[in-house]
Amino acid sequence: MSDSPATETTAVDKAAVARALAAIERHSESAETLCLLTQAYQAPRGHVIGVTGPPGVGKSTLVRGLIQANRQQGLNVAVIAVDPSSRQSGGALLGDRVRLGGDPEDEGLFVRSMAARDRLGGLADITWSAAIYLRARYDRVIVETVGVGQSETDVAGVADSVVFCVQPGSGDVLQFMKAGIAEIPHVAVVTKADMGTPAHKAESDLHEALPAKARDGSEIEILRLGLQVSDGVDPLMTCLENRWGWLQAVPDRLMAARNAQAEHWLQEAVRARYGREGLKRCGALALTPGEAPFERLARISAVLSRSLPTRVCEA
Ligand SMILES: Nc1nc2c(ncn2[C@@H]2O[C@H](COP(=O)(O)OP(=O)(O)OP(=O)(O)O)[C@@H](O)[C@H]2O)c(=O)[nH]1
Ligand SMILES: [Mg+2]
Repeated sequence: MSDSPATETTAVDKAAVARALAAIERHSESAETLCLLTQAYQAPRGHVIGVTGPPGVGKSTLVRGLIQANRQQGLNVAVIAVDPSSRQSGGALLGDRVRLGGDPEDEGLFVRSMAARDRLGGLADITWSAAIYLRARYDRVIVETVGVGQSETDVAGVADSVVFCVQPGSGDVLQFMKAGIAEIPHVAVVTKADMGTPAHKAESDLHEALPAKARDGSEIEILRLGLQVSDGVDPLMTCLENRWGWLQAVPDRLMAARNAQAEHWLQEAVRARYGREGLKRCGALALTPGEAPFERLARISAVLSRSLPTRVCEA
C-alpha cells in the first residue's frame, strides 16, 4: 500500500514518464502499456489531489503554491492540468506550464496538460490511467480541472482528495449547490481572501451550504486562502497532509476508495466502447480489492468486439 512520504526527492526519469503518458493518451492497449499500468496500480505511492472549480477562480495559483510547498518538503510532484474544451496543442501545453510555474530543470516536478474534448470515455478515462501511472512514481499527484458540476464528479473518480475552489462574490456557492454535488469535495477553499468582505461571505455561505461530512465520512474542511502571499497555501497543505494521514490510518480505507474508482472506470470504459448493450453482457464488473482493471478491460474488449460494433474511437 502507499508508503510514507519520502524525505528526499526520488529521481524519476521524466522522459520515460512523458513517453508512457503519451502511450496512455493514445489509448494504447499494447501488452507493454497494460503491464505498465497494472504494475503501477499495484504499487501506489502518492496522494492524488484533485483541484477543481470555475474558470479563473485561482486553481493554478493554488496548484503553484502546492508544488512549491511540497517540493520544499522534499516530496516529488506530478501535475495533470486537464483542459476539457481544447484539443492538445503545443500552445496549451506551454501555457499551462508557464502559469503553473515550476522549474523545467527540476527532476522532482512533472507537469502535463491533457485535452479531453471528443475523447471516447471523456475526461475521466484518460486522466485516471495517467494518475494511476503517476501515483506509483510521485509522492503527490495534482489534477487540475475546470468547471462546476461535471468536473467535481469526474475528479472524484480520479482523486483521493477533492479540493473545490470558490471565488468570492461570484455566486459560485449557489451554483455548486444547484449542481447537487455538495458531498463530493473533501476541502472547500474560498480563494482571493484579500478581497475582504466578499471572501468572508463566501466562507460563511459554504459553512451553511455544505454538510458536515463528505461521502467517505471525513469532515469537510472549509478554508479561506489568500494566495498572493508566499505562505498563503500553508493551511491547505496542513489540511491535505492530515487527510492523507486519515486515509491511511485505517487498513483498507484508501484501498476500498480506490477499488470503487477502478470499478467505476471499468464500467465507464466498457460503456464508452460498447454502449449499454456491452455493459449488460458483462454483468457485474466487480474487482477484488487491489485488482487492476486494465487487463480485464482488454479481455472484455477481445470478447465483445467479436459481436458488438465498437463506437467510434479517437486515437
Ligand atoms: N487578488 C487575488 N488574485 C488571485 C489570487 N489567486 C489567484 N488570483 C488571480 O486570479 C487570476 C486567475 O488565477 P488562476 O490561478 O489562473 O485561475 P484558474 O482557476 O487556474 O483559471 P483557469 O485555469 O483559467 O480556469 C489570476 O490573475 C491570478 O493572479 C488571490 O489570492 N488573490
Ligand atoms: Mg488554471
